[in-house]
Amino acid sequence: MNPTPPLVLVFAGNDPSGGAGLTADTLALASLGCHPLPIVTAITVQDSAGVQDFQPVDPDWLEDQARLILEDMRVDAIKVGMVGSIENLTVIAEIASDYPEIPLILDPVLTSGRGDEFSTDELISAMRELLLPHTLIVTPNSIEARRLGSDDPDEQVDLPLDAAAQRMLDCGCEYVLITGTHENTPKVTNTLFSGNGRVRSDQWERLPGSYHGSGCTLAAAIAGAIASGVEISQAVRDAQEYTWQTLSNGFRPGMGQLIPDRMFWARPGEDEIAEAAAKDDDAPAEKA
Ligand code: PXL
Repeated sequence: MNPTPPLVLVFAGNDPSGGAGLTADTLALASLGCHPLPIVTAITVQDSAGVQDFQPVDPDWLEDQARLILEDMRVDAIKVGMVGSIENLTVIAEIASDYPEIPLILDPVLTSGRGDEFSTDELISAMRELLLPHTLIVTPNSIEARRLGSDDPDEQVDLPLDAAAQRMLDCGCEYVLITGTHENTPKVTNTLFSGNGRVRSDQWERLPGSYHGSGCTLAAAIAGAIASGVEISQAVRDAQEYTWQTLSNGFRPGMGQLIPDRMFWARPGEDEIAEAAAKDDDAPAEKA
């Protein structure tokens, strides 16, 4: 029997552009040698430019999808992205509390990244109270970190990221990785915090262009590394490295944002394309 790859249960929404959500997570996990177990939380109507609408799945259906798999397979990590509704968040939190030994990676998808709202104040409170206590690592961008760190919009504006991280840790999660893409800095700085303060800070060249699904890619890559047994600080480092490569290989399939190429290594490189073109030129012309 062939060995089973690391198994990652993914709670996420479907994005028909393939840029974010379940497809993003599935591609990133497969690319890193894991097998994804996709649990649909919501369906969205969107293209590469923006979200038109979304609808959460029925919470009983969400629960049935996940519990049947969890009873059948030994799951190595759980990754949570868009949850779709408070009812769905509650189901996921209950499942997490029934499987405390499975590390949970939470990407708190509050908006689409292009600003389309996926959350309400109530959903954010429920995330703090119900899901963060079961979370190994939460991966907000700086905007999500400030919203999770404070209810008060005035306070959110100037809330230092260390303080926002501390508030999330106070809710019961073990690690917080805040990404700095939305900060006005020349390089992108991503910082990992634990109860002992800053664990690591990594800086990355800021790439031009606007990407759809970079947060999903990063959190899925962390989940994949953790499911594979990599220690957390190294998992965070490796996942950033992988994500940066997917971004620098990004492509633009439609009229909107770029999509990170999670399978960049599987495409022919420029050299191979040039070689193939040269071979074509050498080939004898076909007779008419
Ligand atoms: O990138 C965040 C995200 C996550 N999940 C789904 C999405 C989006 C952004 O649009 O559609 C399903």
